[in-house]
Amino acid sequence: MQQARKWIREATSVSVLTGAGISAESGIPTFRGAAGLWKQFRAEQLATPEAFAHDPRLVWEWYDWRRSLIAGAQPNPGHLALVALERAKPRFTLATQNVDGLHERAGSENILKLHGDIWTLRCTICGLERCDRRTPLPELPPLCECGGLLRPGVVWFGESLPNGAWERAERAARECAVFLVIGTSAVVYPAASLVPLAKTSGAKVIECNTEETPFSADLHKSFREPAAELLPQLIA
Ligand code: BV8
Ligand code: ZN
Repeated sequence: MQQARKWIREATSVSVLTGAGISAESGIPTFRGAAGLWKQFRAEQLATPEAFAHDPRLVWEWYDWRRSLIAGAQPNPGHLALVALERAKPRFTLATQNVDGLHERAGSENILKLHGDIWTLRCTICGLERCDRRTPLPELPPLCECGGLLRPGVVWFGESLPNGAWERAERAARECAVFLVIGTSAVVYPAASLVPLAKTSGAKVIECNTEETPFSADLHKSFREPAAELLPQLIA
């Protein structure tokens, strides 16, 4: 712990990659955890353009359920520790795979939303995008003024990541002195590729995960602890 705290203290540039695990202690189920995310479905079956084309109402029931869960959740000490870290560092980038918006609500500023935002709705016809925080949504699936079907403003499997966000996340992973990877199973690409990229670029890579991940053995430090407990100790 002391060595990791020293690396973080001495670093002038820090980059972070977070996954569903950092929101677990806010009461939001992870994708691949024991609880699983929803009924008998897996994210890979629902978070796809094909699933949405086949049954937009089912996919929207899943997202509406998640939106209601998230609306009742609060950022936890893990999210807040990253806000303190951002304020203490000259260069700081937070790339998140989460779509729950909890980093924003915690006060993080330089956030790269690699997989979009559950509060954004985008029209499949005219492309109009808007933020709609109503839970539950009045009608499922929601429709645009133009009559088109609205979709969640998230990145589904098989869809490319938002250009700007991905390029900036890659550059941050290459340039940072310390790379924190928190609460991600590191199986979804290209987000997971930021971890080896940071390591081969010379950063000290520190992981926080309650379980082992494919990268744990290769990292400078891998803490087997919950983020809401570890991050405040690491960053204080
Ligand atoms: C792309 C947004 C190409 C929506 C998500 C084979 C077939 C088909 C595709 C592929 C394939 N092989 C690779 C691919 C590509 C695919 C992919 O990686 N698939 C995986 C499953 C193999 N990737 C894509 O399709 C990506 N796009 O490649 O496009 C392309 C390229 C150019 C041009 C056109 C196209 C898009 C991927 C994004 C998909 N969208 N979500 C939504 O949220 O609804 S992915 C989804 O998984 C979430 O974003 C989630 O964040 C992400 C990763 O999961 P995690 O965040 O890691 O969460 P998970 O539950 O898995 O793990 C939680 C971890 O926390 C665990 O390790 C647990 O131990 C830990 N934990 C739990 N509690 C705590 C904790 N840690 C600390 N403290 C705690 N308290
Ligand atoms: Zn429209």
